[in-house]
Amino acid sequence: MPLYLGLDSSTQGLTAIIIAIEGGERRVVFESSLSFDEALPRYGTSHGVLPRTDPHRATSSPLMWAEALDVMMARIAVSGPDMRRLAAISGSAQQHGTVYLNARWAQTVRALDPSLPVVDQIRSVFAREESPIWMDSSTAEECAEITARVGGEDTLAKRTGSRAFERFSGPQIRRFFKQSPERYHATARVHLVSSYLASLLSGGDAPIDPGDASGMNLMDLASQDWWQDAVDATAPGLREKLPRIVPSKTVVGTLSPYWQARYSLPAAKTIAWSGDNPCSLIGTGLVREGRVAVSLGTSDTVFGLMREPRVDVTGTGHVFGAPTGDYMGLTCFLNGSLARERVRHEFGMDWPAFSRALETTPPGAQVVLPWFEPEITPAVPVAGARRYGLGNSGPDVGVRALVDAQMMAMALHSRWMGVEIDTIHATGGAAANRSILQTMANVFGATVYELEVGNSAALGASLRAAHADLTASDSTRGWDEVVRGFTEPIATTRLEPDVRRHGFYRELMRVYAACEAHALGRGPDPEPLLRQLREQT
Ligand code: XUL
Repeated sequence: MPLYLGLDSSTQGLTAIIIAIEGGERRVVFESSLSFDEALPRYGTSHGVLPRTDPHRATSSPLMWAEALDVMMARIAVSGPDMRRLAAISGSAQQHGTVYLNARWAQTVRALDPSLPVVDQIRSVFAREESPIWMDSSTAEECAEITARVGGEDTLAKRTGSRAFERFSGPQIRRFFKQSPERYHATARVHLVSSYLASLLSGGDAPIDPGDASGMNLMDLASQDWWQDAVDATAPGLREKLPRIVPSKTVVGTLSPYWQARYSLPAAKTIAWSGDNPCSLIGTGLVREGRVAVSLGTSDTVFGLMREPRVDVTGTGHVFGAPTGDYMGLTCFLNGSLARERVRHEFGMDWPAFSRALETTPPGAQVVLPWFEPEITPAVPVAGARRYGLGNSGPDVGVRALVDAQMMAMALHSRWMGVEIDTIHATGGAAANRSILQTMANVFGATVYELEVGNSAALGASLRAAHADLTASDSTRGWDEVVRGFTEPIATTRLEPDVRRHGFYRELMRVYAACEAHALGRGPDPEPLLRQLREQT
C-alpha cells in the first residue's frame, strides 16, 4: 500500500501525518507533532515567535524550521511505518512568512551532506536571519505605499485577491528593502515558509504554489503569475528574487539524497507545498462549491472553495488559490470565542447556562455587535460592543442576541463569495456546543455537521501528495475520491435548519445590516426597522 506524508510547519510547531491509500482502503497510519518551544528551546521562541519588544513585530527562525524538519524525519525513521513504501510527500506552512536567502543558498541546498545535521550546513545562507511571520503588523506605511503605487485598494484587491494587509509578504518585503537596503540587495531569493521547506526536502530551489503566492499581494489571480505592477511597487529588482509559481499538484522533484541517505527513505516524489489555509480546505473535505467550513476559535473564520475568483469589494475577505486549481474565499472575524467568553463572564454564566439561554430564548428584534476588540470584519478600528433593541431584557436575551449577531455577520460577510451554502463543516472549540451550531444552521439555512479535525492542514498536505501521485498515473482520479474516508464529518452530529426560524433570520438579517451600518457611521438609526420587526413578532 503506498504511503503519503504530509507535513505542516505552523506558527507553533511541526506536524507529520502519513496516510495509506489503496483502492477502498484508506487510513492514517502515523501522526506526530512537535512544539518549537519545547523541542528546540535554544531558539528561545514563545509559541513559535522569537522574543520581541515591539508588539507590532513578530518574527521566527528559518533555521529552527529546518532543524524541526530533521527532528521530525528522524522520528518518522524510528517510529513510523515501513517508509520504503513512501510514494509522495507534500507540505503546508503558516502563510505570509518570508525567508531571505543569499547567493550561497542554491548551491548549498543542492549539496547537503547526509552525515551532518541540515542546520549546521545552512547557517551561512541567510541574507536575513529572522523571518517576519503572519502575526507581524508593522507595515501599515508600506501597505499604503504599495496601494497608492498600483492605483488604489480596489485595483489591488481585484488583481491579487486582497487589499494590502500588514502581514502579507509584499508589504513585509518592502519594509525589509526600506530598512536594510544592503541586506535586501544581498538577497538572491525570497522564499515563503512553504517553498523554503519544499526546497530543503527536494534539494533544489522549489517554486511557490498559487495558494501561498496569493497571500503576498504580488500574484495576479487570473493568470496565477506574478503581477509586474505589484512587484515593481514593492521593491526594486524583486522579480528576479521570486521563485516561479506552479500549479499546486506539481512534482517539484524527489526527496533529495540528504534525506534518503540520512533516514533510509526512498526517492519519493516531492509535491509543491502550500499555505495552511489552502491545505486545510482539502483536509476538511471542501473540494466542491457549496460546502464551507466555519471554524469557531478565539476568532471565527469562514472559508470555502469558489470556482470563480470573485473578490470582496469591502476589502475584508481574502481570495487564495485552492489546491484543486480553483479558488478559496476566507473571511476572519476577530471577536469569536473571545466575545462569547466575555458575555458569559459578564452574566456570570457557565457553559451549560449559556447553552440553556440559547435553547430557551427565541430570536427577536435585538442585535449585539460584539466588537469587544477592534474587529477585522467589518473593519472596526475602535473597540466597543454596540447594542440595539435590548432595553431592559435580561442575560438570556443578551446571549441569544450575541450568538445571532455573530452568525448573521458570518452569513452576511461571506456573501461576496457568491456561493450557495448548503453544508457547513463546523470546527474549533465552540463547535462542541450544539446550541451554537443549531443557531448556525437556522441563520444560514444550511445543514451543519461537526467536523473533528485535529490537524487539518497536515492531513490536507498528505491528501495533496496522494492526489498528485494518483493523478500522475490516472488523470481521471478526482478530489472527491481522494478525500473520501478521511474528511467526512461525524454523521451523528448532523443538524438541519428550522425552516420557520430561517425565515425570521432572513428578516432579522436586514435589520442586522442596518445596525452595522449605523454603528459604523454609514447609515440612519435602525430603530424604525427594529420596531417594525418587534410589531411583526
Ligand atoms: C491567514 C493567516 C493565518 C496563517 C496562520 O491569512 O494569516 O491563518 O496562515 O498560520
